[in-house]
Amino acid sequence: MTRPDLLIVAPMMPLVMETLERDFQTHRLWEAPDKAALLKEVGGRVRGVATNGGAGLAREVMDALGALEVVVIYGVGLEAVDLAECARRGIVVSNTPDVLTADVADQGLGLLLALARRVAYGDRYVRAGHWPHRGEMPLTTRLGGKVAGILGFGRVGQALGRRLEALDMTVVYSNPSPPDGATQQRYPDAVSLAAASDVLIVAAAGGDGTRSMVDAAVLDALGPQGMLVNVSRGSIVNEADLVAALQNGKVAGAALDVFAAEPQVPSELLNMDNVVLAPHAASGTVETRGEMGQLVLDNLSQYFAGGTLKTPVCLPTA
Ligand code: 8YV
Repeated sequence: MTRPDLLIVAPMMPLVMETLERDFQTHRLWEAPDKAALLKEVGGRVRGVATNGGAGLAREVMDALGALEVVVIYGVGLEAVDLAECARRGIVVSNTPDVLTADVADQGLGLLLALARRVAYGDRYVRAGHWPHRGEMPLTTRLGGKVAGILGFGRVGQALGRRLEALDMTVVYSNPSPPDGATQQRYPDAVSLAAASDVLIVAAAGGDGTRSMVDAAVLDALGPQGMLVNVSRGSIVNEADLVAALQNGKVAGAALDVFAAEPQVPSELLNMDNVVLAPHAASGTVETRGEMGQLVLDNLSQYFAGGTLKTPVCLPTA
């Protein structure tokens, strides 16, 4: 049986790559020295695309794939794939929901603790040999009793909320509509949420609807004692506004797993002691990446065996 042609847009963990290589005629877009030439050569016979949440599927790549039937995303974020256009072309799409929720929430909790209790700063302080000379490091901030405002109260936001409530924080949120069973106070927008919060945690979906939602006005509302955490998409935070707010003491600090132009990080942040940085690693546990990878493989094999997906994305009607 001939193996279907699969375009891989971005690398996945080795075990997944091995299985893809075995079961498909794979084409590695990210490694191609001349992407246009690769697409010209194989585009007409590619039936499937495997990509991740950040890379998605650029329009010009989709346009080069006249026989495309299925896009599988190694990630939960959908904003980098044009779902409406896929629906119009009859292309089905899957992602990897649920399996990463707990680990992303854990990373949000870890980043918040690292920021408020200055864990990474303390580590640098000890390693630099400051302790014997300077004595105690500066005091930090308790989280219990404070208000955590969660921007985007979907699966990850709610999982993070449960963790923060276990720390005796009060959780409030902003979301287009209240999720089933949510009892926490809901705010209509990011500014009012930030004004009510000691900590603002970004857990919303990316895309045009949330681009630059956390801007100077939101950071002003968060205030000079306020802390910002982002575990969803860098595009949601206006990074120039954040850098300015940190430089001018308008917010107390930030802990960021995601950035607008990954893997580039605004250079100003690199020397700030009140900033904690992570390289988009929230779903990056062996367990979660393994489950995400398995879902990618399951979706592809199910599709090519019978035309259905295990975790289909609900496409908007064309
Ligand atoms: C992944 C993500 O790191 O799920 C998403 O949308 O951004 C992350 O879980 C990414 O998709 C894998 O590279």
